Amino acid sequence: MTFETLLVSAPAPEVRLLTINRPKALNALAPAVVRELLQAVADAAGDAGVRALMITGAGDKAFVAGADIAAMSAMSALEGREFAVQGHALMRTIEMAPFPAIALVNGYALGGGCELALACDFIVASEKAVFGQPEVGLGIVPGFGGTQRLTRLVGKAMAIELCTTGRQVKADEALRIGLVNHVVAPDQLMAKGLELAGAIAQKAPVAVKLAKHLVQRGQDMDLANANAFEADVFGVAFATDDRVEGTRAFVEKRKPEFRGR
Ligand code: DAK
Repeated sequence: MTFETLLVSAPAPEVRLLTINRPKALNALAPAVVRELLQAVADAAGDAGVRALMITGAGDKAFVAGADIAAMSAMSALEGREFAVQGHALMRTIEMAPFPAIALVNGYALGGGCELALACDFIVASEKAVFGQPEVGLGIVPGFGGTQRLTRLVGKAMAIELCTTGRQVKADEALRIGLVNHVVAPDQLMAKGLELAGAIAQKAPVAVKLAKHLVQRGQDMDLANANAFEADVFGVAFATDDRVEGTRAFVEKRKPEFRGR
């Protein structure tokens, strides 16, 4: 699969890397970028050989500096609607993908770029990362789920502050408020992503898929229903050959050989 605005690679076995490649425009999300990202994530989701996905931006300045403001200013209402539909589909496809998706934020993650990172399962940031929802300065509000996902991650008060002031948050603060899981030196970003993706890829494939699914689906349920859902899904995990192998390997003091069934 080849794209105009996206590089697709496999930096390690079972790990797929998507690099948004418009560094001159700080990787801004033009409609084509959103379309191509959606295709590439859907393609990875349909490939049983992919165990973890990483998304980053080309160049050393930006992850994604937002929706492409120039493209947006020229859109008709219908084109704007299509952009919204594609964007939401992209974020949802990442969340529902059968593997964890890691955003490797190497610089500016503003507006739609921050929302893209938030739609990933977790974020690893370089010390140069900057996050923000500056939409109110353009007369709009976050439109790819930022108000909702940011609130779930950092809480109501901080989400309202960030979405109403447009204030930019640097990596150290992002770590403190729980927006990102790790902050590393810029030249260590890929290595940290690969370390985490590699750890995921070594675990039982069905269990990893189910664990992500439980967290993603459960967070919109009340606790009693979410725990009942967990019990049912636990039963599914218990029925796998990998559960037999994993527990037996522990007892026999050896490394498990998971087969993904
Ligand atoms: N769009 C288009 N081009 C952009 C861009 C963007 N978001 N951000 C930067 N660029 C371009 C600049 O125009 C410049 O292009 P040239 O002039 O060289 O041709 C080039 O990238 C380098 O940028 P700067 O020269 O500005 O670089 P600086 O280091 O001086 O500044 C900056 C970096 C990130 C502080 C600055 O570029 C900046 O403020 N960028 C805009 C950030 C921003 O406001 N982003 C949020 C956009 S609003 C929707 C759903 C979601 C959305 C929209 C619709 N629907 C449901 C329909 C999302 C909206 C947003 O994301």
